[in-house]
Amino acid sequence: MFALPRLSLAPLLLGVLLFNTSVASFNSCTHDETFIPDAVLRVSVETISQSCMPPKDVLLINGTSPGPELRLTEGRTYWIRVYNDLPNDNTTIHWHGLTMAVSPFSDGTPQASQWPIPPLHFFDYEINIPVGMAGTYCKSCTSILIFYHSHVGFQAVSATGPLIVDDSGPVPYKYDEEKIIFLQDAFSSDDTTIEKGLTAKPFVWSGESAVILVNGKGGGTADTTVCNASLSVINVDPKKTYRFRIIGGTALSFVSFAIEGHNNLTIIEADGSYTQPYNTSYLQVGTGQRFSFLLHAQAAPPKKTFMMQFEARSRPTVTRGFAVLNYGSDLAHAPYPPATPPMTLPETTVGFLDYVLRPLIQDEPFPTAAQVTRRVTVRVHQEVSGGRTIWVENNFPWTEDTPREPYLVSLYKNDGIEFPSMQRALTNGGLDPVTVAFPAEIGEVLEIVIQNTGSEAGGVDAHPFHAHGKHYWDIGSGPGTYNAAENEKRLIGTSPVKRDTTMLYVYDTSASNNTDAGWRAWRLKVVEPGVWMIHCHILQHMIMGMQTVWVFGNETDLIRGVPIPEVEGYLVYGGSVMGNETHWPQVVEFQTDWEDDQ
Ligand SMILES: *[C@@H]1O[C@H](CO)[C@@H](O)[C@H](O)[C@H]1NC(C)=O
Ligand SMILES: *[C@@H]1O[C@H](CO)[C@@H](O)[C@H](O)[C@H]1NC(C)=O
Ligand SMILES: *[C@@H]1O[C@H](CO)[C@@H](O)[C@H](O)[C@H]1NC(C)=O
Ligand SMILES: *[C@@H]1O[C@H](CO)[C@@H](O)[C@H](O)[C@H]1NC(C)=O
Ligand SMILES: *[C@@H]1O[C@H](CO)[C@@H](O)[C@H](O)[C@H]1NC(C)=O
Ligand SMILES: *[C@@H]1O[C@H](CO)[C@@H](O)[C@H](O)[C@H]1NC(C)=O
Ligand SMILES: *[C@@H]1O[C@H](CO)[C@@H](O)[C@H](O)[C@H]1NC(C)=O
Ligand SMILES: CC(=O)N[C@H]1CO[C@H](CO)[C@@H](O)[C@@H]1O
Ligand SMILES: [Cu+2]
Repeated sequence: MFALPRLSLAPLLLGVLLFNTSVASFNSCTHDETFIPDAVLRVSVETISQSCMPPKDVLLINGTSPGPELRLTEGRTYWIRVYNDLPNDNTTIHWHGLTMAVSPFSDGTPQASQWPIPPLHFFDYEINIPVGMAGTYCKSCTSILIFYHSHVGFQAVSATGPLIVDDSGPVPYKYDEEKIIFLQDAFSSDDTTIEKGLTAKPFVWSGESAVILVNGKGGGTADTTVCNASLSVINVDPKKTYRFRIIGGTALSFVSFAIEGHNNLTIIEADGSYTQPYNTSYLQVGTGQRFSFLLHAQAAPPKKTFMMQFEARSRPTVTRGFAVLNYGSDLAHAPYPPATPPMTLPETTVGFLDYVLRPLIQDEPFPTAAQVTRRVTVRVHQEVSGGRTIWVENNFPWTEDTPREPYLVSLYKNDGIEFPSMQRALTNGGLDPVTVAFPAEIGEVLEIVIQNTGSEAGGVDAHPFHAHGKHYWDIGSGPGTYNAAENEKRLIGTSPVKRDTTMLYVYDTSASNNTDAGWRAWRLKVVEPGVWMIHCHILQHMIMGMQTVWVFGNETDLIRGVPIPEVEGYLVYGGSVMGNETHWPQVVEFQTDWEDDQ
């Protein structure tokens, strides 16, 4: 937690422009020794042992994994300085769940919105959190739950941490205290080995998750192995009500979760938006998803400790992990995993919360089918290509190696290399094959259908699909091929929730090669110009190509009136916007809230 006053240099240049109806301003300046960032995160690598794992190279943030908790308040612009202390690797940080509508270079997507931070350099991320962001314009709502993680390669397996945005307004739900459950996977191989294997000919799988970590600790079973390591302990007091914030920071595991002796959990938030209360005895959290739920602690618990049980679903083997809910604070001995799991979690693999979760407040009308201006179907398929196993979307894989330079850089340089053509896209189902990007115009209302298909290798996987930028309305999922008319009937009487990560489930485990095996559909209004990624959040799948880039808005919309030479330092890898030991970063402050400065 931190709340440092921010000092800014006198502007070297102050530009003001009219953008749509809002006035945006920018300021080019040098963040020298007089500039104090609101927070600092340092990404480093150390040879450590996580849980029961043998020592290996693990990326850390400020020396730990997960990294430190960041707490921000809405209605402010923050500058977060990220140091890449890795001697040989690039890094970036993505602010998962926030829309970087104001600061286009701050979304943290390498080769999409920025050049990555070179080894031993640092980058100042500008994070503007508009008022109303907490709970999505819900006037009476408070904190939202996001998390930060690297967007390079496999780094987010450990280079990640919680980030919570607070609102000063009244809280729509009453609770006494908050607790965080931050979920991660750990693998027996290090990141470099895993990345090499996934891109090798022939393909080498990473292996399944060896342990599900809860707040950095954990033990349990995976496949045939037993991990007997000490568990995380979450202390509670009788009779109190707790708001648990659960963050799906896993690399791979789609986690089902329940708490022994506490089977009335009330979901109140999904991916940063408050929901109407929804009672459940268990939760399912895909990679990239976040939920808040209320837990009413027992008045007279029959025992002191209760197991929290976590199990991966839709994988060939079940990775099972534990944490402990402890009444009081005085646990004499560190707890270890139980010899036999105390609970039998539901086998459910599809449909959790679909069509039943409701927003707490309908802040913005849900676009009707008649208002949809274009439907784009993204068909994901696994293929074996030239000895490599890859994932393709509408026949194209996308990885950090796909574009020669970040799309946003091409756009500013106006060299056209990677700027997508709407014309080419419209004749190719929405994807411009030259730039491998999906363009959209401001004002469009898109229906995006993600279609799972049977793979060449056999088998169908579950994929948590995450969208950067503004949240979408999730309109459900189902088996086979999406049928718009049928789904419209299912939507009658429902009220779709705004999300940023929802599951493309496994409805059919034996679908034959390239036949439709299930779908997930979203509606969204194209309002925020930017380069936004939509991708599966499973890190292995991202490395294998399961990512797409969407470019919202034309050149005029995207440039925001900030021309070269102001952004020069952003346009080359290792440009002047990157600081190092001998060089202060030369940045563009896209939104300067001078009145906030103290
Ligand atoms: C991270 O570590 C740096 C020093 O290494 C420290 O200045 C900074 O406050 C830490 N950040 C957080 C969020 O704790
Ligand atoms: C770092 O990023 C640059 C620019 O994308 C790329 O050329 C370089 O190969 C990357 N370095 C590593 C070690 O991946
Ligand atoms: C796990 O380790 C703890 C501490 O060393 C020990 O007390 C416990 O018996 C072990 N459990 C199993 C199943 O081996
Ligand atoms: C949900 O659970 C809470 C307490 O756990 C209870 O007060 C409430 O009545 C339940 N709501 C429904 C609709 O069952
Ligand atoms: C870009 O789109 C905006 C609407 O979003 C429109 O007003 C403007 O004329 C367009 N500019 C170009 C160069 O097409
Ligand atoms: C699987 O389907 C794809 C796409 O239709 C096709 O290119 C490929 O040849 C098929 N593979 C096999 C083994 O049938
Ligand atoms: C530090 O940055 C400056 C300006 O970009 C560059 O000229 C210099 O080579 C960098 N130093 C190192 C050690 O990379
Ligand atoms: C207090 C409360 O709501 N208790 C309910 C918890 O859930 C079980 C079934 O899941 C009900 O039987 C209890 O009444
Ligand atoms: Cu996936």
